[in-house]
Amino acid sequence: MTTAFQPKPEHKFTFGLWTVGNIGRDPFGEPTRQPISSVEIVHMLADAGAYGVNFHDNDLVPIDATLAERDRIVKDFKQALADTGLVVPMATTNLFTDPAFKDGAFTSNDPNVRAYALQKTLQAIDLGVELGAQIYVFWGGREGVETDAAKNPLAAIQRNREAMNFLCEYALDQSYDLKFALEPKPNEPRGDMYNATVGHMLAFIETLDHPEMVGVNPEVAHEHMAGLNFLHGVAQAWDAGKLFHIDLNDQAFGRYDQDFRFGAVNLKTAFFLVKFLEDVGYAGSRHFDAHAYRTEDYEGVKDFARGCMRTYLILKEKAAQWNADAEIQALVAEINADDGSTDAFKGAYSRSKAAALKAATFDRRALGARGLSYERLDQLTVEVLLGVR
Ligand code: GCO
Ligand code: MN
Ligand code: MN
Repeated sequence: MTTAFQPKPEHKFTFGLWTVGNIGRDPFGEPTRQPISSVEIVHMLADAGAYGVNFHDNDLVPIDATLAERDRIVKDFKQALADTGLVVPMATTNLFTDPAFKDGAFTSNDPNVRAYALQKTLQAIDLGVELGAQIYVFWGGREGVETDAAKNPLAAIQRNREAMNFLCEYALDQSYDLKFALEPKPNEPRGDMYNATVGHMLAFIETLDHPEMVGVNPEVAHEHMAGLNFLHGVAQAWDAGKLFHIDLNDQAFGRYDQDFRFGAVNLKTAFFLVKFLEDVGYAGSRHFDAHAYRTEDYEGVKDFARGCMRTYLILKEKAAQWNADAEIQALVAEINADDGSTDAFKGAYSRSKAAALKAATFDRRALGARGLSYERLDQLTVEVLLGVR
């Protein structure tokens, strides 16, 4: 690979400890890679040009660690951060691996599990903040059901709300400089998960006591698993001022949760996503929540990490090229042309505007007959992506 498209800290590329640290286990097969220590991952990511590293509490500190072990691990990790200049922009809680959470955490039917999940999250928030995190992600991996006989969906929503309200108050009470980003997913590992999509999550957030400190963390693969257009969900989150974080990866529609390298499957989709984030000036982390193919060794994991960032940067350049392409921009201008003839009807409602609009005449046939040139525009986009323009 050439040295062009070299990632730099200002690009805000981050990876989770669990992403490059993924050992290649799947439901059918044992791990194909040796675990890499957190300290080693920090060095590997710094070497690859990343800006930051994120973690679940138990990626860093094992669930059964003693206080002394915790302190030693955190000290070593902080040293690795200091040695490399990597930062921790985001942290999160593992509320899905331990069997205690087999039927959910905040939405479990068992009040003891719910209380334990809250306790674990309070401690994990403290850990994240100690390491500098300003975004705290909530992915409800086990918040769902295999059968609706098991849980009342209304109770699940209410329990989830109660937990989020409690945690918001905790962060405020501690004067933490912290925002929450809720990450929707439709299924896997549960048969069906609550708050399945970005749209569900945005609506849920508005019902919280402190909606201003809660946004979303959309993930490419999750919306694709639901057969949805990811960009549209991201745009809606952005419009609502709720795009606090983003999980980049790739995923073929209709498949299991693949977590492929960013851009590995749907290049055009990835292109319009990057173009959107860059055009609107999204300033948060570009977090890659993906992992290397199970076939890869340590070098392959590095190739994976470099590939995610490199593809993003190439697509960023393609987006700039698209924005500067005279033929493309002429088409865009033509598509959005406005001769001013409807100015009198635009903007806020008034009784006289409505009356004027009702009295106006439109050439419906001409409107329907007009060609929109989207074929040409899309082909030009494809040619930008294929590198022939
Ligand atoms: C998944 C999720 C997770 C979360 C992570 C951080 O499909 O497993 O995407 O990777 O993003 O738990 O909250
Ligand atoms: Mn995921
Ligand atoms: Mn994710």
